[in-house]
Formats: sequence, C-alpha cells, structure tokens
Amino acid sequence: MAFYDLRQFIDKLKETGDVVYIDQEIDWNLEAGAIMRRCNETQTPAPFFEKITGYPRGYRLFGSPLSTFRRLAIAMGMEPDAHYQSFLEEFEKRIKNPKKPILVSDGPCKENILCGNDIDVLKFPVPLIHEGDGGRYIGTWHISATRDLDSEWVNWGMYRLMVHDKNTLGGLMVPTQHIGMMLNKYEAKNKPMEIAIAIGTEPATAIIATCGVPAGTNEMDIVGGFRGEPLEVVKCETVDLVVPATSEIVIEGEVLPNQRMEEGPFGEYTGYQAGGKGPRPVLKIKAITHRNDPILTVSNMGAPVDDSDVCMNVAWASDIRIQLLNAGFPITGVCIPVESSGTIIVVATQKPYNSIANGIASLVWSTKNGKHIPRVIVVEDDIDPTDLKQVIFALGTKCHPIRGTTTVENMPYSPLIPFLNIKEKTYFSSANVVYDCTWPLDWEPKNVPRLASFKGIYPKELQDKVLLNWKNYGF
Ligand SMILES: Cc1cc2nc3c(=O)[nH]c(=O)nc-3n(C[C@H](O)[C@H](O)[C@H](O)COP(=O)(O)O)c2cc1C
Ligand SMILES: [Mn+2]
Repeated sequence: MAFYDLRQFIDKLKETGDVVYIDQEIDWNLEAGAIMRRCNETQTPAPFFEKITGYPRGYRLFGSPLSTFRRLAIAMGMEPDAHYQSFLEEFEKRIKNPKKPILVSDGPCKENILCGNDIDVLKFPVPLIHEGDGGRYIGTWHISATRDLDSEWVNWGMYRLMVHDKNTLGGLMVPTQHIGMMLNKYEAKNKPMEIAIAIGTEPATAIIATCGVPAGTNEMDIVGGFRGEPLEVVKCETVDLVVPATSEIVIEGEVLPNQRMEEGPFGEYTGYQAGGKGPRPVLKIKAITHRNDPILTVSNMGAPVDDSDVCMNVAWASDIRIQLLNAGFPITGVCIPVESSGTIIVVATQKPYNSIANGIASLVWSTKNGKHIPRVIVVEDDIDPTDLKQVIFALGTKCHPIRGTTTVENMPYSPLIPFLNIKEKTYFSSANVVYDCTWPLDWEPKNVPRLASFKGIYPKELQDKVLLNWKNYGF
C-alpha cells in the first residue's frame, strides 16, 4: 500500500528503527548538515530534527530521507534488506503502468497560505548544509513543477534551490535537463516561467523526480504507477500548476526570463563542491503554503553515501537496464556502485560479438540518465556487477589499457563532474570512456586464460567432494 504522505513514511521508519528523533536544539548553521553527513557516511538511521536554533518548535527538519538502501526499500514497500537487483526489477514493473493523478479541492498543504508581505522562506529552518556553500539551500529534496511553453507537458524534477532573500531563490537549471529545456523556450520569448516547488512529499514523488523519464512525459503519472495508486494533487494559489496535496511546504512563483544572480557552489552528488559560483536563473516567490508543523526535507549531497547514490542511481540504473534490454543487448545485470558517486556504471553481458561493449556504452550515453555517467565498465555475465571485488578483478585482468578502452570526446554532461576543467564545465563538453572487460572473440580458445579459481579450475565432482568434507578436514 502506498504512503499517503511523508508523515506516514516517517512513522513506518520509526517502526523499523530507521529514524532517530533528535530533541536537543540543533543549529541550522552547519550543525544539522554535519549530523546528516555523518549519518550518511556511517549509514545510520535518518535524523529527524525537532528543535532548530532560532525557530519555534514545530518547524522540523527531516534529513537524509533515502540515503540507505533500507529506507529506499521501505519507501517502496519492499523488504528492508532487498537485493540491488530486486530494486531494478521493481522499478521496471512499476513504471510500466502510469496512473494519472486525482485532482482534489483541498489538502493538508493548504493549512497555511502566505501571500504578499507574509512571504518569507526563512520562516522555515533552511540549513546551511556545507561550509562554503553559496547560501542556505531550501531545495535539496523536493520537486520543481514547470509547464512546457507550447504543450501540455508538465515536468516534475529535483533541481537544487538556494535562498537569495525572503522571496527570491536561485537554481541550477542546465540546458541538458528538462527544466533547462523548458526555460530556454520561455527565455527566447522573454516570458516568465511559472514554477511550483513541493517539499516533503510522500516518498515516490521525490524518487521519480530524480529519474529522467522521457521529455514530454508527465512524472506525476509515473508517480501514480510507481505507488500503485494515483497521487492526489491540488491546484496552486497563484500559478497554473498542481502539486501533491499532502506536501509539507509549497512555494509558488516564476522564473524571471533572462535574469541571473550568483548561485553556488554546493556540496554535490558527485562528492565535491564542484560546480563553482556562477550567474544562474532567478525565481521570484508569489505565495507559500504549508502544513501545520511543517517538515522540511533535506538531503546532504556529498561523498558516498548520499541520497543520490542510493535513490537516484537505482532509478537511473533501472531506466538504463530497461533501455538496454529493449534495444536487444543480452545484458545480465546493471549497477551504478554507490562508491563511484554516480560516475561509473557497470553492465554485465553475454558476448555474441566483439564490439558489444562500445554498443552498450553508446546506448548508455544516449539516454537521459546515462549521459551523466562518464565511465562505463562492461563485464561478462559470469561477473556480478553489484560485487565490486569481482568488478575490480575483471577490470584489472581483462581490460587492455589501450585496446580495451575507448574514449569519446566532446560529450554533453553535467558541470558537476569533478575532473572537468573550467572550460569543460562551462560549455558542457567533456570526455567519456568505456572499459571493455570481456575476452576478445578473435582469440583462439586455447589462448584465453583459464580462471584459476575454486569454481573455475577443478572438476565439479571434486568441488562437491571438498565442500562436503570441509568440516571433516578440520576447518
Ligand atoms: C538532491 C538532488 C539534487 C539535484 N539537483 C540537481 C540540480 O540542481 N540540477 C540538475 O540539473 N539536476 C539535479 N539533480 C538531478 C536531477 O534530479 C535528475 O537528473 C532528474 O532526472 C531531473 O529531472 P528531469 O529528467 O525531468 O530533467 C539532483 C538530484 C538530486 C537527488
Ligand atoms: Mn522530466
């Protein structure tokens, strides 16, 4: 059964021991961020902050919503110890059958409505998450809803949002992402782009907002399919958009055309404060609505593990797996290891022809999600791509440093990839690499080295005998 709202999800985490309620007063200025960061890196239950310095009780923060696989599993109604592969299979099943949302006339997110002079985003205990961030970020686990200028397409995506002042936000809306594509059209006509930001939604909404579904597809329909039940949405007060009815906080406004203010840097999903400060789009707030005792959801992006390594990268791997299978590649597994901070994807495959690794990589890089991933490691189907020990062994032993790698220049992706230089970051141009960790088919079988492992180099009967006698030997 789907969670009705964020609060039901947090109640469930309480039941399973996956949230810690912190009653001690915590400072929004770095302290909450430091606690979340340590929670992420040591994979503890999620921190729920009850009292923030300078704010009345009732203005709460929920940190690191989905930075453990346990919490992702619970959010999806799966067994908390579900295997990586089963997440991918669940995603595949759930996103197949979109369900349109139900428009309701009222919802908890309308319990308080702030307009005009009452608008102040710092009414909420917005944290300064990392030292050196460009400002306090209110949008780190939320959705931004925008409508295409000349179609009915409404996009729900997660894109960071920094506070400039009480009614002005700034964001990173790059042209390779759907919000950036939409903004380009508005800016060409010098029109403002309406936007609604929903923070603290039931978990499926945020999960789908981190996953690139095709342009022209409404994420809200995918959310319904993913939950198994349509989402209830309400109309906004001042913009022609809808938001989940149970959202904790909704910010309505417009992105001003062709205006820029300095935004960033921010500790990012790739593990570094990598994107720098730069002139970026500006959003003026027209109204804020919120629930009583609102809960601001916060993710602390950075070194592994964070919510993107778990939630976003599972969503990406699942989408890439489906697209590779649809294209007919005989793949047997896909994994974006959390340790890579979203920079490496491992694909295991059968090998019917020699060039399959490059074929797989080309497809990965042509997908919405895969184009963010600069390194593709292709291994054979005897390797479990979720087992880094096996993957590193294959990379070290089977991938020829020259013949086994192919690099591609001038590829489009995010300015947040740490190894890019300033020019590459500014102009969205970088390089990708594929590591082919499969034996060449043109080698004579006698020249293919035999794997000297217990399973690979002893007769099956002998293996069975040794296993059967293992205790008798004295081990
Ligand atoms: C916490 C978090 C923050 C993110 N912030 C940004 C961002 O500021 N800009 C961006 O382009 N993508 C960001 N992403 C990645 C996008 O959410 C992801 O690529 C998603 O597919 C975008 O939606 P779209 O496919 O509808 O454009 C973020 C992801 C997470 C998990
Ligand atoms: Mn989209």
